[in-house]
Amino acid sequence: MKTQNKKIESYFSHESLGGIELSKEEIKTAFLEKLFYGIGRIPSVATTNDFYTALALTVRDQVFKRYVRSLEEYAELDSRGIAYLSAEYLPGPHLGNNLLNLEITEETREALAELDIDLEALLEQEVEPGLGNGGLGRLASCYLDSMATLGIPSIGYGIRYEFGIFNQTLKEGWQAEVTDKWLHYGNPWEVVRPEIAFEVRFGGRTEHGKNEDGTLKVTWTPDSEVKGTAYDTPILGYNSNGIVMRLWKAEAIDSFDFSAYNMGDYYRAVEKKMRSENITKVLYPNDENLSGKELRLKQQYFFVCCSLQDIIRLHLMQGRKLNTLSEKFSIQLNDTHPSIAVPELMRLLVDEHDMEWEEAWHVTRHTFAYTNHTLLPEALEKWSVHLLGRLLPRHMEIIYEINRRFLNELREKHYTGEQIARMSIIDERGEQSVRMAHLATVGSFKVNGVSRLHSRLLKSQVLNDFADLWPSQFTNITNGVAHRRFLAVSNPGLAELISEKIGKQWLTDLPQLKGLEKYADDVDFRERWMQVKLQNKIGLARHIKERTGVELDPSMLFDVHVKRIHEYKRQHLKVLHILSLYLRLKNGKGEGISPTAFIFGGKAAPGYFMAKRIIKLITSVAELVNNDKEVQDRLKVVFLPNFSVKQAQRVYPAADLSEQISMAGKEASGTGNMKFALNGALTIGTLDGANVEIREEVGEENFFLFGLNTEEVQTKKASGYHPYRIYDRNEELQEVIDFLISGELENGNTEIFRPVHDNLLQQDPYLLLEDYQSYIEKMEEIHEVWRSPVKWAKMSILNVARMGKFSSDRSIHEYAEEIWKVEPVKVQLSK
Ligand code: GFP
Repeated sequence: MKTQNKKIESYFSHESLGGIELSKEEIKTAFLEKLFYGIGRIPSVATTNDFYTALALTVRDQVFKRYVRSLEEYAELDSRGIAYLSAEYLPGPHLGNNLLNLEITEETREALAELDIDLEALLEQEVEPGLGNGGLGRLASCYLDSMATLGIPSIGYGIRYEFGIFNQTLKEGWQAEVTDKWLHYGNPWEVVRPEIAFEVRFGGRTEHGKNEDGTLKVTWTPDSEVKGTAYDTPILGYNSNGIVMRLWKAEAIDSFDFSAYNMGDYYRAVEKKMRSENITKVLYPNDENLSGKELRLKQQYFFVCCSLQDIIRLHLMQGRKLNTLSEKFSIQLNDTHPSIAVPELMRLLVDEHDMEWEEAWHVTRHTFAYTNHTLLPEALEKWSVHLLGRLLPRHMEIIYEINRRFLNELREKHYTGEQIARMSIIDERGEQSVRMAHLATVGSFKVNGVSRLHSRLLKSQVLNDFADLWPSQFTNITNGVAHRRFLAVSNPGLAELISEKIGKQWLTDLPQLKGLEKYADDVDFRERWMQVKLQNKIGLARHIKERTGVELDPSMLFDVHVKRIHEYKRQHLKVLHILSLYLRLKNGKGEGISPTAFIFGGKAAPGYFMAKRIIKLITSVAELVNNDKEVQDRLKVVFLPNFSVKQAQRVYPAADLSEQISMAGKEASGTGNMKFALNGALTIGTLDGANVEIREEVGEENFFLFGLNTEEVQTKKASGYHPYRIYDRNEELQEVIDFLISGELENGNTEIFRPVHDNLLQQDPYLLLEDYQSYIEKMEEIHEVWRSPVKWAKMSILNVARMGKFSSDRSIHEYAEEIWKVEPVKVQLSK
C-alpha cells in the first residue's frame, strides 16, 4: 500500500486491521462517540435519525476496516479483477446486512437496549437507495454481495442518481408517483472521492489528421464537457472481504462562471452547473420504449466513460501495460445499458493511448462479457444513428468501423445478404439505428442468459445467428439471490430454526440446507416451522394494517404476487382468479375455497397505460371484496404500495404461496421466485425462466405447475390464437370477463376496465384466457392441500431444503470460473 508514510504504514498491518470482534461495551462506546463527535448531537435533542446515523457510522468504520484490508491484499497479489458495469443497483438497506456480515447484530441490539434504544426502530429508519427499477438492479446488488463474500476482487460501477425510482402512492386506487429523495437526510454509507474524477465529453465534431509518423490521428472536439466524481459505498461480504460500489455523480467542470456573474448574468453563472448535474439527476423508469431518450443515452455514456477511465487508471497504477488489460480485468456488461463501453474502450485505446486498431480490438474483445436479461423485443435497446452520431460523433464512427470489419468477416464466410442485414450492428430498416445487443455481442468474449430456458431461447431466437457463428461464446448462468439478506436478515426466526438443526454453514454454503430434509417428518419441527411462518404473517398483517387499513387474518392463506407490474407477468390473471372466487361465493358455490388473503405489490412504469390500469383494477377489486360482508372472512385483497427491497424483506418471509405466473417464454429468469421459495412459500408457476429449475430442484410434487410451456405458446400463436373462442366456451370465464365491464367494480362506471376487457377478448397477447382454466384448477388443488397443514408444512420444508442452487454465491462462482477466470482471494481476518 503506497501511503509513502512509514508511520501510517506501520499501523496498516494484518494484526491491527481487518479483524472485528466488537464487544457490547465497545459498540456502545463507539456509538456514543459517533453521536457526540461524529454528528455533534446531545442526547436531549437527538432524533431517531441521529441515532440511526450514529450507528451507521459506527458500523461503517468496521466495514471500512475490512475493505481496506481487502484492497491491500488485492494490490499486493496484483490479482485479476472484475468491473461490474450496471446502470442500476438496488442495494436495499445497508445496516441490517452489514451487522450480519460483521456478526454483531445481537451485541449491537444489546448495546443499544442498554441505552434504551430499539435496534428495530433504527433499522426501520434507513431510507434505501432506489437506484434501479426491478430485477436487474436487485440482481446487480446480490452479485456485489456474493463477490465480496467469495473474495472476488471487484468494483461495481454505476450511477449515483440523485432521485431514484419514484415512491409509489395510491390516489383513488390509481398509482401516483412521488419523487424519491433518498439523499434528503444524507447518506452515511458513502464517501465522496473528489480526487477520483474524470472528464466526459459530448457532441461536437471529429477531425481526421495524421501523426508525425504518418499514422491516422483522430481529434474529437466536443461541444460540452462534464466531470464525473466517484462516490464509494463499501460492500461487505459475510465474515470476509469488502469491495466497493463506485457510483458517479455528474458535475460541472467549472461550477461557477465568474465572468458571467461579474457582468450581472446571475443565471448564466450557474447554468452550466445545473445542466451538467442534470445527467445524474434521475433514474429512468424502464418504460415500454426507451428509444429517443437522449438523456438516458447521456447517462449511459457518462458512467461508462468514467468507469473505463478509472479501470485504466487502476491498471496503469499497478505498473502494467495497457495491452495486458484483458489479462487483468474482465468487465461484465449488465445488459446492454453499458454497451457503449465497447466503442468507448476502442476510443480510449486508439485515440488517447495510440494503440493500433487490431491490437485495441483484441484487448476490447477479450475484456468484455455481456449478460442479456430479456427477450422482449421492445426492451432490446436501439439508438438512432442520428442521435448517437450527434451526441457521440467519434463513437458513431468507431461503431461503423467495428461493423464494417464484422460484416467483412461474414462475407468471407459466405453469409447471404439477408443474414448480413439481420446481424449488422446497424439496423437499416426504417430510421437507421444501432442495435446495442449486437454491439455488445460482437464486442464481448462471452454472452450469457440468466436461466437455462432463457439462455436456450437467446441462442435459438434473439441472437441465433451469432450463436451459430460463435457457439462457444454463449453460455448460461442461472441467476441467484443473496440468501443472507433474503433469509438470514429478513427472516431471523426461520434462520435461527435452521441453524439450530443444521448449524450455520448454510450462510456461506446454501446447499447445506439439504440437511433439513430429514426434519420434514418431524412433528415438532414442522410445528415450529409453521409457527415461525405464522409470526411472520402476523408481522406483515400489522404492517399492512398500518399502511392500508386492511385487516388480514394471519390464519388465511397468504397468496402473494409482488414484482413489477407488467402484462407479461400477468397480475391480471390473478385478478381473474379472485373474481371467479368472489362470484362463486356470491352464487353460493364457495365450497372448497380456503380463506385467502391476496397480497399484491409492485410499481408500474409511469408511462405504461395497461400496467397502471391493472393496478387500478386490483385496488377496485380490493374495495369490492373487502367491503362485501358476505365474503369478508373468506377473501381479502390488498395492494401494498411502494414495493421496494425493504418491503420485500417483510413480504417474502410471510408468504404461503408465491405467484410466478408469467406467460412461458417471457420472464428471463425471475429472482423473486427464488426468494419466496427460500422462505418456505410454495410456488404456483408456469414453466418460465428459473421456475423450470426451481421445480426441478424442489421436485415436481412440491411445485404447482400450470399453463402452456414455451413451445406450446409459440405453436398456439403461430396457428392463430382466438381468445374469444375460449371465452365463448367457458361459462365461468365469461362471467368473470363480463364482470370487468359490468360497472360493479367502479360505481356503475363500465368503461374504466374496458381496455383490459377488450385487450383480453381481442388480442390477449399473453394468453391469459388460454391458461385460465388450468390456473383455476391448479388453485383448487392448492386450496385443498392448504387444508392439510401437515402436507403443506412438509412441502414447505422440502422447498427450503432444496433451494441450495439459488444462492448468488453459486452464480458468482460460475461467473468467476466460466467467464472471468478469476481466483478468489480470501483475506485473513485476525480475530
Ligand atoms: C430482468 C428480467 C428478469 C430477471 C432479471 C435479472 O428483470 O426475468 O430475473 O432481469 O436477470 F426480466 P427486470 O429488471 O426487468 O425486472
